[in-house]
Amino acid sequence: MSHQARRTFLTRASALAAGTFTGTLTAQSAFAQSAEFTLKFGSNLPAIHPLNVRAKEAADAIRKETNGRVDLQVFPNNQLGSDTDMLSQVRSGAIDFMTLSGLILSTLVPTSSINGIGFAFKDYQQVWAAMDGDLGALVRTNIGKAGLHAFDKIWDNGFRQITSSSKPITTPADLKGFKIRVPVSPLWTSMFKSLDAAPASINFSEVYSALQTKIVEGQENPLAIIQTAKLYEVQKYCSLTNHMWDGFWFLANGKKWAAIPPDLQAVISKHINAAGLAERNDIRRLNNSVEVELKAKGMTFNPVNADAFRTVLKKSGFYADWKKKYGVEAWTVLEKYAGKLE
Ligand code: X2X
Repeated sequence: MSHQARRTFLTRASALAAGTFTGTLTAQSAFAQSAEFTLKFGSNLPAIHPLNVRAKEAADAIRKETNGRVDLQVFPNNQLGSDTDMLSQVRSGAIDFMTLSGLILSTLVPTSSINGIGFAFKDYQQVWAAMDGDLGALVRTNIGKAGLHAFDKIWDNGFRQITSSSKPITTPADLKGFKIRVPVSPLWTSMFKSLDAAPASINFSEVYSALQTKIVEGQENPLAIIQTAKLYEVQKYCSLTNHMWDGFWFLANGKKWAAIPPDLQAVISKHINAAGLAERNDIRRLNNSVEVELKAKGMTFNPVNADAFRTVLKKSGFYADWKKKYGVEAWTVLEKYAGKLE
């Protein structure tokens, strides 16, 4: 092995040992010098989650089609910080891109949590009609007004399920006083308070350890995350509540996006949106296969009667409250796809 080859090998080996080696590292380094635009993308999800797998594919396709002029670097797993940290970095321009749940983004863009209203969407047909239609367009316009650029296609997080280490959640009464982690977002806190639970706002970067040390008994996330983030190691029960649908907006710093020439913007948008659509398919496939795998890891599943939970929310005034917060106009757009909610 030549001196240079050995050095490269050692660098790669230590990157591997540190867990930072990624499939695109080779391509990233090869183009690092020649790239006109080196763009950092961060997400809160593990590298093996389809969102990061597809983002990496998009990065490779963008590098190729722009002949290395655009080098999109993918940083999964909160490597660049928690969602809260990354949102302030995207706003300041310290990083270029991130994926963020619309519910968390609502601390900056209030209407962006609207797709997470409890038990609003019944299935994916309703979700994609709304998010690729007028509801998504309304939210993207508001994101633009807040100085960020949102790509057209929202990526799938999924319908969310409640997990627990202490007991299965089968009826709304089981949630009484239940210590549950929720992401940092007023809608999440409001919804679980309305269900009489005891929600704690915690960034995803801290969820595994919060569950492991029993700061909280439970959390709620789609099956693909329960699997890829290994939450099954610290949770026993999974209640199939499907209590809300959550998606990730692929966001860019508005000024930095505007500074990219239109021809390169077009290539980036094309590949990011295509990757988002591919990721939606991955999640659909995972949803169909993952329950069996999680059962094999020791998790116990139970269905719930969603109407019982919805009735509690209705009685608590949850829907009426949020209708007031979003305003009749946005609420009417939501109901156009989800049906009457009050
Ligand atoms: O924080 C979560 O639970 C996650 C990963 O689902 C979101 O990004 C909303």
